[in-house]
Amino acid sequence: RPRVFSGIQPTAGSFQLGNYLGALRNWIALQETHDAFYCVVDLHSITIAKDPEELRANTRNAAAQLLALGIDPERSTLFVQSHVAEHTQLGWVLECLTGFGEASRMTQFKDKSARQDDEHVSVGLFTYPALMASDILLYGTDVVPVGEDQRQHLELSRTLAQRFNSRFGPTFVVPDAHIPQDTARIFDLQDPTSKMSKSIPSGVVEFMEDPKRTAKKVRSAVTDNERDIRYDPENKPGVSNLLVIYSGMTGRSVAELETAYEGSGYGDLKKDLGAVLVDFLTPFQRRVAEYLDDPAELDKVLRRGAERARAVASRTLRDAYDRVGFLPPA
Ligand code: AQP
Repeated sequence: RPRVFSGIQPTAGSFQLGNYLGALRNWIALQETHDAFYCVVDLHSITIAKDPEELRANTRNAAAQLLALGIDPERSTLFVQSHVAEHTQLGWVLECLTGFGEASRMTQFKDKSARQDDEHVSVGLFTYPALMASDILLYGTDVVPVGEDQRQHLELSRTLAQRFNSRFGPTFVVPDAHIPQDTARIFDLQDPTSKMSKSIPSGVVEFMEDPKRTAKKVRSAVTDNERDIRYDPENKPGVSNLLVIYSGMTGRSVAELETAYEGSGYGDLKKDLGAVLVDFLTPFQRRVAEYLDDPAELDKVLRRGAERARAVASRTLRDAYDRVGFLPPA
């Protein structure tokens, strides 16, 4: 079976709707056909300062949310990045293969660093894409399900795999991005021209928030002054975003929704989409609470996952270190 790898940050205690429609939905689907490695990337999370207690809680929260969404730890290897030291060990080698200019061109770094003053922008935020490449390349990954915002980082992972292979001999599989066609980029409900993101919390649907609040956020989503419900991202970004979300959550096509809502107002669309999200989030949150109720069991799942991950990662690292010319340790 081909191998799939992906990771998600344990940020702020809750996934958001963009994470789900852009990536996590595919994580779940790909378990059926692929040998899956899924990772809570806590090392990436500290590129921006985090409180230790919150980080610990949020890492468990993230794992519980993944299980509640349907990641099956029997079939898939679910683990925490910092439990597998090989990620940072290979990360260093890949940092040394990454050009300073190449890393400077990463748009996510430019965006995130622009929001803080220079003294607060960590070197880790800058080198993060090399660590991400390490995450992926350690597992001989064929496909990486991610949202559109990760395309450039994925491209760098491919470049680094090819560069290493041509300099030191064939070692890494060159991974392909698996980006959904329809829901690759979900936009903020209050500002439908920017990406929905937890870093700019205005119109973000958080999976752990009170579903009533979600319905309210959808009701007050920014639309436009017209009346017709039509997919036109250029001129009607707000309504188009709602249609894409609705379609992603229900499997009904955007065209089908346009027909169904012909003659209806924005209020009807928003009310119905709010109800769809409430019906999804209510049982989801109940399942998350059950997993969090038993942290010992949760930790056991993650420990087992880390053992399985380490078995694969350590072989790849040994091979890569040998090719680079490091002496074997013993
Ligand atoms: N708005 C989005 N639309 C589609 N996909 C998205 N992803 C994130 N936002 C959107 C995808 O979710 C996966 C996990 O992303 P991450 O670990 O980078 O999550 P994050 O960074 O903690 O979440 P945010 O809210 O996106 O924060 P910012 O913007 O601060 O980084 C990835 O596959 C990503 O593509």
